[in-house]
Amino acid sequence: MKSISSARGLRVEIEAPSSFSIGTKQVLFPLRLLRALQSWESLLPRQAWRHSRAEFVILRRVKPLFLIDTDTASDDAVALIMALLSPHIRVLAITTVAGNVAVQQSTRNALYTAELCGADVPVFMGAEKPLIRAHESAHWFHGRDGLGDHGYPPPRRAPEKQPAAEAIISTIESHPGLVMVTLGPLTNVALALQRKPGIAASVSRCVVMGGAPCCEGNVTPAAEYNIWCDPEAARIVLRSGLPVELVGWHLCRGGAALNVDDIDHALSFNTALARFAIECNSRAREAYFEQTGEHGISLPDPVAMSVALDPTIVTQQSEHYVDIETASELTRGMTVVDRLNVSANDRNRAVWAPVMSKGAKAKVYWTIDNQRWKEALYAALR
Ligand SMILES: [Ca+2]
Repeated sequence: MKSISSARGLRVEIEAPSSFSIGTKQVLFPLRLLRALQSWESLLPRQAWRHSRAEFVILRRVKPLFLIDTDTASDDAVALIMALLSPHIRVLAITTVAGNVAVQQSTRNALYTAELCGADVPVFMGAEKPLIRAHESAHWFHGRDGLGDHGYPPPRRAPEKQPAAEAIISTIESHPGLVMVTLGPLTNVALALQRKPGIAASVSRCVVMGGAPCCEGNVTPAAEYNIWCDPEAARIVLRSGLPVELVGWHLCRGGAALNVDDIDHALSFNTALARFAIECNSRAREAYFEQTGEHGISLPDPVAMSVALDPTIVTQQSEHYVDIETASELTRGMTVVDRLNVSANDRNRAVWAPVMSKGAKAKVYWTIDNQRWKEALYAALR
């Protein structure tokens, strides 16, 4: 592994030890290169990456660096496994937040999951409650310990001393161009942005599991849990200029949920990680049926992670301004997507001005290839 630094201080990691030459653009505009790599990859057929052209081989070896913010419960744990075991990325840090469970429990769960993966990634504990609201957990969905109450042992490691929001700032500042993946309420990210708004420009992608764009929510008719839990934080993130990619709850239901055959397939790998992934979601499996009437295991965070690892899993997307409802009791935490792009017209301009002036359009994902996301999951559990 070799790090190279650009004139702007950006560092990218190249697996090749030396002897590469792809011109001056990589050195001068590495962030642009990373984004170009993602878009080229989405346009090219898989075989193209096996092409013998030296520059393609070198580009393929650029290893994106991930920072993961998580309220670690049962589906977060599976998403962490996918990231920590991926040979294509490196996880720089995990930050934990109150959400599905209290932040102390989500930190223990993140540390335990990292241990299962043999990973020594630093884990930083973050916010104990949303920015201005009381914390409301999701024990009923994930179990009291967030992992289905199977009595997993405490982790051997402790979290780092630095608070999560500070760790987010320092990690982004020392690794501009990294990919951020958020799997819980956005409190830590909002706190980091409030202290250092400039970090938004140094993130190449911000993949957010959250929201119910133009459809029903899972915690209220209007809202998905991560956004509903701390809507003020979500609004700050969507108005920050971060390059948000929204993986909504609608992508994680129906055919995206693991059905009985999928669960049997995963268990047939007969690995400790596959057994853990299914077992720790035992309560979530029951709760998903109570909630939706649908059988199976819905895994929103792993779906989001599969898209973070490989954006070509997305089959339909479009870019829009998105804002979050924070005032209404009825629609608290609703992800309001300007799907018809009317925010700039006379009727809407005044209300949408803060989003249009401070925020960037978010990529809203509408459909994914369910089989490919499941293959990404299986690859981690085998
Ligand atoms: Ca989560």
